[in-house]
Amino acid sequence: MSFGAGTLSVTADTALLADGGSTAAARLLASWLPATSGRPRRTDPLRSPAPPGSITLITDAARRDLGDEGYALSVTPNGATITGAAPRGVLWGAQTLRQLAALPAPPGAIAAETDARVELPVVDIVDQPRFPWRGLLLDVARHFFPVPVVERLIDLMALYKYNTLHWHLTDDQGWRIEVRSRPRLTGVGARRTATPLPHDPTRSDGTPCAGHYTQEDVRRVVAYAAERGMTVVPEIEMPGHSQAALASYPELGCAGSGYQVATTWGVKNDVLCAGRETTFAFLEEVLDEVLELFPGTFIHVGGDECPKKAWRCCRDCRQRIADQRLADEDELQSWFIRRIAGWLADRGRRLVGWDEILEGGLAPGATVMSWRGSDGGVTAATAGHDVVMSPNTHCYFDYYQSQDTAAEPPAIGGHLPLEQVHSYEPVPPELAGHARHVLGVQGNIWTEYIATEPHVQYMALPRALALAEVAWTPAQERSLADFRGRLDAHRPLLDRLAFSYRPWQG
Ligand code: TNX
Repeated sequence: MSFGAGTLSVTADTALLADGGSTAAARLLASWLPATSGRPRRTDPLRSPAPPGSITLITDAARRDLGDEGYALSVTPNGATITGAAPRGVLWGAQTLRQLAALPAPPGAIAAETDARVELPVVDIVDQPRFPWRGLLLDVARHFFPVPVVERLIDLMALYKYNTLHWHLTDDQGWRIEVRSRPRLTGVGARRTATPLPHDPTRSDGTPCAGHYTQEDVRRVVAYAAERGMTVVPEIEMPGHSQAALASYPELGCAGSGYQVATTWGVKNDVLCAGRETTFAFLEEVLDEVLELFPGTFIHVGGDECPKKAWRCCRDCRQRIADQRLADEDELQSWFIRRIAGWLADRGRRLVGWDEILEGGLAPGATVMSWRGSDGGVTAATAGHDVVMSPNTHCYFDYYQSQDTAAEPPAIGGHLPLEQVHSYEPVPPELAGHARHVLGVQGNIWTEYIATEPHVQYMALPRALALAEVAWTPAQERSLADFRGRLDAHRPLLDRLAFSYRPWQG
């Protein structure tokens, strides 16, 4: 990146021109820069030269040097051009322009997305991401968040060039996605009778908590994300964290009855029975519908925190272990995940699961999301598997941002300050030879203690900006001092877009 002298004025006379591959980016840009007359025009940049002062968006497959998601952005006093090799690159370039539009204005000029005139600094940028998986997880099971909340999070993520929303849709405390062949999942499983009090989790608030997404809602969110260059990865938890499913269809559990949607947090002993075929018939019916709704390659199946207690006392599970010649319950879990991985692979999809899926042997082709530190990711990548790094040491946005916890809204515990997120290196030295298996990084917003949209954003900000830099910037160019120096420029942008954040010094 190099800045030059002067600015480009964007006003109602500024033409916004886009070729066929760039129309989505141009529409978004027009909505962020109301100073322009608003309606982007189609152009063939090779035939008709842009009038002076225009902003031109070009998708040029010949620019292989930019990679799948890279872009070149050039602003001169006579116009701006964004070029990507693919539409996604143009979208990220447009987001950078959106950030530039909110930089503190040069003297005498007004810089604001809503103002009649925006001054863009003269600059040349060639940019592409370090990692292809730049994610945030939103847990909508512990607390439910309606579609507009999810869309605004997607908008925030896109602004910082995240490309993956990991949507944690099912857990012990709630099933949040409509499955037409299994109506009780939302009829029963989407409602719990009470929630633990944030200040005293041993007591309950005594009020019901309910909510789910219809399939229409899901399609809307997936489309909203796609328009912004983002993929939504659904998570359907199995075999643990499934109490809401068991409450809906008790025959899925080893005991066969007596289940309720959980009203406390933590790891539950009631899990899906691995012995009976009804479990797999159920999962295939659910996943059939999930695959229809989510066109992306990856399907997350959880796999974390599955106690084996119920399996040990279950005749069907013991029979399965004998029939499959498995050594123990760990291998039974591995067999379970392997079976689902195969089913997904037959349909052209890839399974991703939490690092517990390593226990008892990793399914062929499975991608591991490393959360209990980085060891699981290191083991899996060394064995030739793809991994996403999301260690609780650096990526858990449900942890406190400060040690002065009394001054913070309630959090699950831990301490993860901004600097620690920024310091994260996703490719530890022992993975030097396997770096290509590290798909990227992800921050996780678990919501046991988060019930409102401002609180979600507060936990994400500003930490998500630090993680965005980890995900995007080459390791040797990342500097905390430099990041700190640039962070303040984002305050007006976050304010204008009305995002909540934890105030930072500077
Ligand atoms: C562990 S991370 C969990 C979640 C909790 C989280 C709270 C993971 C795979 N499992 O179920 O919400 O800790 O930090």
